[in-house]
Amino acid sequence: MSRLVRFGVSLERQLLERFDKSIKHKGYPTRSKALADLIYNSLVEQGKMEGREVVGTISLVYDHRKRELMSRLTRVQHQFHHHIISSQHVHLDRHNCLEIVIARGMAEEIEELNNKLRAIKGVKHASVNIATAG
Ligand code: NI
Repeated sequence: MSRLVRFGVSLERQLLERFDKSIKHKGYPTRSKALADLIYNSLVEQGKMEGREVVGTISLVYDHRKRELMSRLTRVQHQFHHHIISSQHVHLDRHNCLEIVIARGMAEEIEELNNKLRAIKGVKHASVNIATAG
């Protein structure tokens, strides 16, 4: 058995409370066990898609007033213009926007695009859904 390692995690209180409620509901004895499962499942999912041609739907929520955010989003999307099939912008409320980017390519390329978009300062929420045609 491999050695256990302790590490610190900083989370928004609200998010942690929701996580605790969710894992209690699922019957996890500890946060560590729940987190280990989450990490493991995410790695398995990622591994399944590696080396395959996929289509990814990336959803981003952000406040358009954040300085430089819009131009950074555009710059990254132009870097990946060969992969991006479509994008849609929805004005959610006075300040928040939802942007949905649909891209096709190797799983690793879509992952890279997702990572670059998610890392842009001011992006509040990012999620990706990966699918294959086969
Ligand atoms: Ni907008």
